Amino acid sequence: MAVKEKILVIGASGQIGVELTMALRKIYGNANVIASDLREQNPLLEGTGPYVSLDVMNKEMLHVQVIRQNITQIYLLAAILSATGEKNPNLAWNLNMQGLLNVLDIAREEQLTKIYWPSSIAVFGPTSPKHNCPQQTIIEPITVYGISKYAGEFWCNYYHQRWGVDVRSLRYPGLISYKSAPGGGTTDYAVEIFSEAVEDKHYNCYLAEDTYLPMMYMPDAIRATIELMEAPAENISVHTSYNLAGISFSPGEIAASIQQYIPDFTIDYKPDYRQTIANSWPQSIDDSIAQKDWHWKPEYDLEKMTKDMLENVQKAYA
Ligand code: NAD
Ligand code: AKB
Repeated sequence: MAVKEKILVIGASGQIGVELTMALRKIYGNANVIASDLREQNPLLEGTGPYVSLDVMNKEMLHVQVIRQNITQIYLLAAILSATGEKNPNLAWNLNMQGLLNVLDIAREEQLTKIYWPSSIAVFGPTSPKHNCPQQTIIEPITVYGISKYAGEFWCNYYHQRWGVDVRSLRYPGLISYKSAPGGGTTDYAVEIFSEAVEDKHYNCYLAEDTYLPMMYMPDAIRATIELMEAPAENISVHTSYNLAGISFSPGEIAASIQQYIPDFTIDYKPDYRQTIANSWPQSIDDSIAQKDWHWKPEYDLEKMTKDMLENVQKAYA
């Protein structure tokens, strides 16, 4: 008999959590997807399904919730991102590592059917190839966030090899969305630029004009996550984390794309500490293994994303 899936999303109030929870609720039914977070529920999720207040660092409480709610799958999104992590490296390491280990341990003990945990392009460092960065290459991250993601990937692989835990992962590029604000990453400029363009027609960018980074529009990221999680287990050949590619652009290029719709939009460049982090990451990603294993294909290019972002941000400010 097929298992009736009951999903716990940890970090559901964050940039990805809100949209992923909504997408999962459409597939599995509102009552079968429990949103949880340390902070209060995001208003967009209110009234759409169950919510519990939960700290992923409290393993006992997490374990109680998993048993009490008959959870079969966990999507773990709680983390400290790259820019915030550099301000508080201990906090980033503790949350990003211990949170994952707590979830993996409970998954093993309770024999959960599947776990999702995202990694990031932040695993790569200055010695990794800049263009079409491959799945397997030199990986020497310089941020505590990148170190925690790389270590996390190998913990996922270890739990899979040793105990058969079906944990799946994507190395997301910088994600761009309008529903929930980003949470302290280096790529956040590519989200902020849209609201500043609509509100003030000006943006002070903390990265230099020609800083190319791998990015992705949220609808593509949500679809990639669901496609990976729905792929047959025998198709999954990467048990660390899959490279995933969407769009690569620079602040100069996204500004020009916005100027097609808002001709008097202006931008200034004042690089800060985040420039060093951005410089250490690849400019584009080779995701041919994801294409081969579970047929990944992004839908949004820069043009299509800019149009959709501006329409939705303009609606929000209307
Ligand atoms: P976010 O910061 O927007 O959301 C994280 C959520 O986790 C927040 O709502 C926060 O309150 C919650 N949280 C923090 N500590 C917690 C704890 N102890 N217990 C429970 N909840 C806690 O982050 P996001 O952008 O949604 O990222 C989600 C995941 O995706 C992270 O692992 C991140 O590294 C990864 N990722 C994100 C991006 C991106 O561009 N957004 C890119 C690559 C990878
Ligand atoms: C960040 O900038 O820290 C995130 C990421 C690429 O992981 N958006």
